[in-house]
This record gives sequence, structure tokens and C-alpha cells, in this order.
Amino acid sequence: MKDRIVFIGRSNVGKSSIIRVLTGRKVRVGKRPGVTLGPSFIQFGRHTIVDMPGFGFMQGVSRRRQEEIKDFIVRYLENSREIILAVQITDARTFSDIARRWDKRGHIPVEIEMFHFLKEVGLRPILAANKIDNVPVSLRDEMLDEISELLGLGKSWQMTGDIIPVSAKTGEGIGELKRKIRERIEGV
Ligand SMILES: Nc1nc2c(ncn2[C@@H]2O[C@H](COP(=O)(O)OP(=O)(O)OP(=O)(O)O)[C@@H](O)[C@H]2O)c(=O)[nH]1
Ligand SMILES: [Mg+2]
Repeated sequence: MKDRIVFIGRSNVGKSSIIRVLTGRKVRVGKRPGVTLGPSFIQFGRHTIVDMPGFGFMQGVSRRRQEEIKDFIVRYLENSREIILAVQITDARTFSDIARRWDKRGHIPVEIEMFHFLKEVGLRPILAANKIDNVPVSLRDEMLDEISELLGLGKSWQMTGDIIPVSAKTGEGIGELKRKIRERIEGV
């Protein structure tokens, strides 16, 4: 049965924290990046959430190890027949800056690359823009629209239906994320 929902994202964006709030289960969360090293599995109703290690830059982790982790994630996503959906988590406030910095250096921003990859392999990704509590309310629409454009989803984040602003800290948007996950896995 296809019953796995994978949570992926750069290190330290709050994947484990969101899973903790969504499921009420104790999941290891940390201040330092690289807390989640192997995938871990958390029951979510009839489904299983897979908490993946974070990819991309991590302080104190060698570049080679970072590449290994990314390769592991990509291979897991390509080969597992049990995955029904992917939820990509990002840090709402820093997404655009980081993406532009990579772009300037002539690299494809890793989060954008990952989002496209998830689409290509048919995992219908939802983007949870986490830590929205760090963004002043008056700036949120602008910031989310920018994320939407950078991901190639169009100018208005609200029109996409793929972007959900959330905060694992305040609980904001978690209900909406839960609804969106249920909507996507229903009947599959
Ligand atoms: N302000 C704020 N901080 C958050 C939020 N969600 C998580 N954090 C903090 O971000 C840090 C990283 O959280 P984790 O949940 O461990 O992040 P992760 O993505 O699982 O990290 P790795 O396992 O290392 O890939 C912790 O210090 C959390 O308390 C949020 O919504 N708002
Ligand atoms: Mg984690």
C-alpha cells in the first residue's frame, strides 16, 4: 500500500517540529542543523510520515557528507514505491534570499531543484512555508508571492493551492496543512 508521506527540506527548517505538532508524537528537534540523520517513521492515522534528514549546507558537516545525504534522499524518493505524497518544508523568511544568492553564483537553488524533482517523480509536493511567525504580517503576502514565483508556480501564492504558510512554534497554519495533506491523499 502507498502509505508514506515524506517530509523533506533543508536542514533546520523545522521538519521535525512540524511533524511533532501534526502528530503529537515526540520527534527529535534541535537547535543545530543535522539533527535528523536517518529517516524516521511516525504514525499518522493510516499513514506513515517519513522524517527525512535535512539536505544542503550544515555547519560542521563536510561537503561530501552533505552530497551523500542529498543523493540518499533523491534515491529514496525515486525508488520507494510506498510514497504517496511529499511535503517540502522551507523557512519562509530566508527562502528567497538563499535562492537568489545561489542563482547569482550560477547554481540552481537546491530547494527549487528539489521541488521540481518532486513534481517530476509525481509526488505532488505541498510547500509548507514554516517559521512564518518570523515574518511581520504586513510582509507575508509579498514574501509568499516571491516564493511562488521562484518555484515557477505563478505570481500569486494563494492561487497555487500548493503553498501553506505555517508555524510549528505558534501552531498557525497547521490545521490548513493537515487539511491539504488529507485532500491530496484521499482516494489515492
Ligand atoms: N521561530 C520558529 N522556530 C521554529 C519553527 N519550527 C521550528 N523552529 C526551530 O527551528 C529549529 C530546527 O527545528 P527542527 O524541527 O529540528 O528542524 P529540522 O528541519 O527537522 O532539522 P534537521 O533534522 O536538522 O534537518 C529548532 O530550534 C526549532 O525550535 C517555527 O515555526 N518558528
Ligand atoms: Mg529533523
